[in-house]
Amino acid sequence: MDAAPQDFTRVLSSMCTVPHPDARDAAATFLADNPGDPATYPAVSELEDEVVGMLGEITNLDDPQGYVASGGTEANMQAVRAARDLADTDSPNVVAPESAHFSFPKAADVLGVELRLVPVDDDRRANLDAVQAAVDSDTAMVVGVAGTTEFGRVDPIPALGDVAADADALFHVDAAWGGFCLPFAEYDWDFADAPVDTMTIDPHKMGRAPIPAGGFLARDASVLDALAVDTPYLETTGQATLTGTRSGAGVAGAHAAISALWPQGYRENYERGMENARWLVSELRSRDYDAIDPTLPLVAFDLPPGEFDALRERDWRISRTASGETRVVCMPHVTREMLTDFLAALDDVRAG
Ligand code: 0PR
Repeated sequence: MDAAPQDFTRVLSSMCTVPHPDARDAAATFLADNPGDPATYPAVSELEDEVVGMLGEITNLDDPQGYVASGGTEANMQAVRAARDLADTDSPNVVAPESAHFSFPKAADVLGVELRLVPVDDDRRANLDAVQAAVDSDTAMVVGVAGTTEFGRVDPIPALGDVAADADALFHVDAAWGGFCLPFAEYDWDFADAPVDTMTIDPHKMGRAPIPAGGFLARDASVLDALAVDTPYLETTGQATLTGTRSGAGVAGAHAAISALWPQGYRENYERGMENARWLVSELRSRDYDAIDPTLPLVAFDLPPGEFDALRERDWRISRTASGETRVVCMPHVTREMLTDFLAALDDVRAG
């Protein structure tokens, strides 16, 4: 094989990053272990329980329920599935801001649930009035996003939770990308003081775990019970995950990454990412580009299509939002030197 893995020195669009070295080693060690069969592979299963405990610590949830999923898509889908099955209606709907990740339309399609996407406000956060207006007695779940895919915005989580509680619906927070930043950012909520029922928080994004390592957390065991099916011929008698065979590499890698980085390493990643994001915004503005103030380490700015294409041709991996802004995600591998090189390339493209 002469294919080489992606070189990260020009990757600015990804929500994945270079795994922590300990995570890489742990992943290789547990490559053949299947956490989907805890009775046969008890060691990796124990690691998974510990990862769930660690994710509970990060999100401030005592006695967390959950598991290491294949990614945010599976975790969001499972949240919708549990809500659908726990809701007392034959025609359940899910209310989410239009900024929600495209895993929600996938989940709604697979699960036969109506998805009501509602507008966001001027700052691209869920509009509470619009959410309130969309909720009715068939609403099984309300979704809040803590770190949107396109703009890194954090919805008004406690207030959305209150809307969900009033409607007797479950409240799910998608912190797939933002989850490892939130403990250090200025938000006055977590599992302990907001009415959050389920959460997605992915170690394979900001957590520096290898792929596949998503995180699905639930406050209440009834959510996992709703997801569990009987597994008659395995020694363990039920399985709540969506996938069957799963990667021990993801579980062990997540365990090693979180053990190495929580909390100080994640704090440093967050602070460095924010400093880089703010610096990039000021550099872009000094060149007369419109750039949006970052709330988490993600920069979105207006770049003419010709310049975007020219940078892509120079191997810069950048992507665009649906409304056309160019995104730079300040992941742990994105250094000030990389951003300096990127701006030099941009200046060069502008000079023609
Ligand atoms: N929720 C949010 C808020 C997300 O941003 C994402 C993925 C998901 C859920 C789904 O997670 P999985 O992709 O793990 O199932 N956000 C990125 C996106 O769709 C994922 C991504 C990651 C894209 C790395 C590109 C890439 O190189 O843009």
